[in-house]
Amino acid sequence: MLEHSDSVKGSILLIQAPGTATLIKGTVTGLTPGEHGFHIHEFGDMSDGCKSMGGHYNPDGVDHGDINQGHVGDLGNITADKSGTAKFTIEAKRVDLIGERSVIGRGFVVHSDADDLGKGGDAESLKTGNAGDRLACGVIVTRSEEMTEAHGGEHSTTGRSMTKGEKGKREKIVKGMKKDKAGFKRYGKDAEAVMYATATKQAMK
Ligand SMILES: [Cu+2]
Ligand SMILES: [Zn+2]
Repeated sequence: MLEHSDSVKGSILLIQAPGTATLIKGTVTGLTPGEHGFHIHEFGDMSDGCKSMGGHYNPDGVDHGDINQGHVGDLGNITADKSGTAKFTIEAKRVDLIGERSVIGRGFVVHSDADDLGKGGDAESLKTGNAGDRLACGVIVTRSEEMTEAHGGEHSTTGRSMTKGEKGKREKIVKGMKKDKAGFKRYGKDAEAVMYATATKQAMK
């Protein structure tokens, strides 16, 4: 979940099966239309807002680049539409959730400007891509399966979308769950999302 901004909000889900690329799926709202630099920074430290997250995650000590080369944390740009919403799925071959290079505990930063991918021709380009201010940030954490599905939707569970029949089935299941709200109380404001995630799983069986 992105924090430290009143206007820029978002949630980002990372998925990796052993030996495959990490999928980074997210939606960020409240942006200015156009490209915004998007990186994994070294520290999951928000003690001083997004400032304390350090530089781009760079275990190889190389110059800034793009999704294929440069810092491991270089994810290029996300693009916001006219309404300021960026929806994206990034296949990040160099980002790991498993092993000694795991990015769990590190942080995402969304920037004010476009990342020039190291091609800006100045020193800053090779360091930060001239992506400008840090608009919002969030620590990469592990979550329970229910929460992961709540944020990832049906695709993260089965790799396919729901059929019409399954959607109807899900609605019925959620209706039943709402009668028994007590069981979901511990999820607080996420209760509804967790109900949907659980019901999605049941409906798609
Ligand atoms: Cu950054
Ligand atoms: Zn970088």
